[in-house]
Amino acid sequence: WILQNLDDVNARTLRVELLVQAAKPQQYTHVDVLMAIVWSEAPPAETLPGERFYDSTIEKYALQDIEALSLQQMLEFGRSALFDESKILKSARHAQRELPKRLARRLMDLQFLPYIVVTNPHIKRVYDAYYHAFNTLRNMPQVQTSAENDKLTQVLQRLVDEHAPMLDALAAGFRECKMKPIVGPKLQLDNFLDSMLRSRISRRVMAEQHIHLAHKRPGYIGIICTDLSLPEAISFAAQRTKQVCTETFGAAPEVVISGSSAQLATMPYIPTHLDYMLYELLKNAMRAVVECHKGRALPPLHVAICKAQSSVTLRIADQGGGIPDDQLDKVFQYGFTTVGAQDSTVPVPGSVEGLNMWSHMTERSASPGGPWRMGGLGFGLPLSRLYARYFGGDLRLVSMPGYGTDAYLSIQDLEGDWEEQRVEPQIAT
Ligand code: ADP
Ligand code: K
Ligand code: MG
Repeated sequence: WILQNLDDVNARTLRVELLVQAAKPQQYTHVDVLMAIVWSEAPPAETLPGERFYDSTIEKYALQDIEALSLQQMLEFGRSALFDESKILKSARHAQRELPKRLARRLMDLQFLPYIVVTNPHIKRVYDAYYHAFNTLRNMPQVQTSAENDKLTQVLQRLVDEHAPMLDALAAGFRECKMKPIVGPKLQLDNFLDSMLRSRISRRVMAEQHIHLAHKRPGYIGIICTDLSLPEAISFAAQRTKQVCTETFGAAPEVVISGSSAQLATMPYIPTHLDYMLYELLKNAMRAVVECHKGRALPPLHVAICKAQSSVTLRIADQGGGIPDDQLDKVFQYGFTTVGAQDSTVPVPGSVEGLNMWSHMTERSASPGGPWRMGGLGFGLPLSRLYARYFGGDLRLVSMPGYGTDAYLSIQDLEGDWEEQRVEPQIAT
């Protein structure tokens, strides 16, 4: 009866799924099926994407070629803009041209998602925000004067601010969809999230680089710090992580920084990107150490810095017990986490308490409290690797199960010997 009456075309994905599952009833209880139907309840018509869903303008923009900029090109361009005001207007037009195309591509990606994902309220919010930004930017006249540039800069800043909570929204929507019975576990969203988040990095870099190009801060070209000190960046991130770790678990391991050329290790990079990666890796390492050595002395983390010809490698080594072999290929999946797996005081993701905890976190759209401050979203590793790869670097983990983990973060040094070994940065979409 339920299957026959579930004839809303909007629920067709689920309907097909249910029909398939109904063919092997022994695998699912009636409760599963009922739960699935409750989850699939179509939202009221006015909240649906409606005609915009098939907006041909989006398609037109999405199909245009995009012009990607490497960190090196951004540096060169930014340096030349220091002496040539017209370059700032050129940068404005570049941002104006590129951002709508990238937003259109992501809007199309969102449209191609299974209906069950597209109609999730969090994902819907992301779609609406992107659609709004797309229209705002594409309808602005092409910047020709510095007054027009000021206007564009204001709009860009507003969009950057408004879109800040979209990462949380995406993660929350993604998790809600994954938790749905029957269909949830089958959703393959890693590739989607990769391109969604890579594009997000790229748009933010583009917008913020343009906003800051005119500011001319000493030591910076736009948002790129020209001589970013790695030992300082590590100490800063370590201080912050230790504080959060102590507040969460009551203790935190020390961080020892070493490396032959450590004091000399400076390079041009975007500080917020490096800080994100260091913070996520240090949180993972500290959490592992604390959980592995409960009630005993905590062995320190060792961070080694090595500067080679054209790259810098950081190794964060912990004695946190390592990662079991069967989990090593899962840790880079979005949403995979072991937070709450052993500790019964932490709500397990997927449980009712876990769900409440989650919605509480995303509503505030700030750093979650309690044990969640040290992890639990399962986004730290995949997103850090995305940041690293964005400018041609990489992130790898080597684990010694039972002992500890080494995280290798490599970053391309743009001022290094590029003639020797030139590696093209990954194209930013
Ligand atoms: P989260 O920290 O939110 O769980 P991450 O993507 O940062 O998400 O990490 C995913 C999982 O990988 C962690 O839950 C943990 O099980 C494992 N992991 C990551 N780093 C380490 C480490 N240094 N030692 C042991 N396990 C780790
Ligand atoms: K993960
Ligand atoms: Mg983590």
